[in-house]
Amino acid sequence: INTIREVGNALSEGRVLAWYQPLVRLDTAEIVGLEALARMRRPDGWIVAAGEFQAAMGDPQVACRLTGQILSSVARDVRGWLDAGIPFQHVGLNVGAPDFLRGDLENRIVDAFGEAGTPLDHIILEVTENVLMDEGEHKVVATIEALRRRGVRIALDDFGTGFASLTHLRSFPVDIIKLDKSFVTDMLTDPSSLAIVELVIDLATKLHMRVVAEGVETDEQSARLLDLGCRLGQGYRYARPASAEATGHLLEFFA
Ligand code: G
Ligand code: G
Ligand code: NA
Ligand code: MN
Repeated sequence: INTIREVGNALSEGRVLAWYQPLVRLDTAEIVGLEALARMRRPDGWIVAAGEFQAAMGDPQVACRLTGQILSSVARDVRGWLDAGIPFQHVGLNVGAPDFLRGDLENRIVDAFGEAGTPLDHIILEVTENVLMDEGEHKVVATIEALRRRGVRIALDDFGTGFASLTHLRSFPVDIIKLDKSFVTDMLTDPSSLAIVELVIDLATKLHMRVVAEGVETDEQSARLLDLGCRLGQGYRYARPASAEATGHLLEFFA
């Protein structure tokens, strides 16, 4: 299949939408926020996860168009929850290097959420270390700082898998560290992974940043993370990504 074309068609036909995975308190399983995850609806109705069209996201134009549709999709869903009085705190948006290089990310976010009348302090921008390292580093920092002044918080995603992580923590205004799921997956069987988990939790604590463990799948992982001082997590142990509608019900009943 020609994935770029397939995703391009889906974008043109409005078949790209946001699903949501809850972020929870590891001790009580209480939902404290959401992460928006892109999904493509095939003409036959089948939902395709973002992981399956990552290759197409390598095309900067596709990536930026996808961000646009996710932005409006999320803005509409959030507005719906707020209007219905559903307890909603914040949503993480994944953005990539092309979004920053285009130079209008701040305006696009302000437009999408401003039109829906949603305050920007409900938004967390999730960026990977690799985005921070890109050639347009100054542009990235400027955009991040501008968005932060508007109340948007910044999460460093997949932390530990990128390059020069520690340098970035010093020079970028980061609020939240998302510990990559590979470390969580291996922490109970691999001493090196456990050491990295401990290190990242300590680091985040000392830098006064929140830390979120990704990919928490078992009670044992959850208990160990809590022991180590990590209070927030995300993963199949708690909830899988789900449609806006299903997420609305989840928020209503379990938040
Ligand atoms: O949801 P899934 O596990 O298939 O996600 C796979 C990858 O795709 C993850 O790395 C995730 O960060 C990325 N991804 C999911 N949604 C988006 C999105 O809206 N924009 C960008 N840029 N990446 C996304
Ligand atoms: O790169 P990013 O961290 O944004 O990727 C998030 C993706 O990880 C989500 O799209 C989701 O499908 C996937 N994911 C979320 N929780 C779990 C989990 O507990 N186990 C695994 N294997 N994948 C998960
Ligand atoms: Na993410
Ligand atoms: Mn991640």
